[in-house]
Amino acid sequence: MSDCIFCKINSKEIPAKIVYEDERVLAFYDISPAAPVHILIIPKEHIASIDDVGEAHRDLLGHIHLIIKRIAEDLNINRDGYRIVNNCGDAGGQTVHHLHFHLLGGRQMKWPPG
Ligand code: DGP
Repeated sequence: MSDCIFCKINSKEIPAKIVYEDERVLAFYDISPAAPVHILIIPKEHIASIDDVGEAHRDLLGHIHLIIKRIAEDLNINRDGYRIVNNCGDAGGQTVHHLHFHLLGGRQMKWPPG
């Protein structure tokens, strides 16, 4: 999508600090970190939100979660624990309408989230 920030990061029109990339997935540091480690993991394919995924995305979603686990290990946040967040839609707090998962670590998380 031409006006999507994350599509522009994927195409390298907008710079980002990339931590992982393959043919289906891109992961980069969040511009506004909410934890000492805050990574965004996106599918390269433009999917607006988790509400827009279907059967065809089953393998992609599994792949994304295995990549999240690998990044958590690479960044050494797996030992103490970490949080994976997906915000869906306006009431869910989603501000960028390209499916993404937040990987947060390096501090004690609280519950419930705001
Ligand atoms: P959400 O609220 O779940 O849609 O999260 C969107 C996140 O995207 C938010 O934590 C800030 C981050 N973000 C927005 N614009 C940019 C950008 O241009 N670069 C990077 N690296 N992150 C961005």
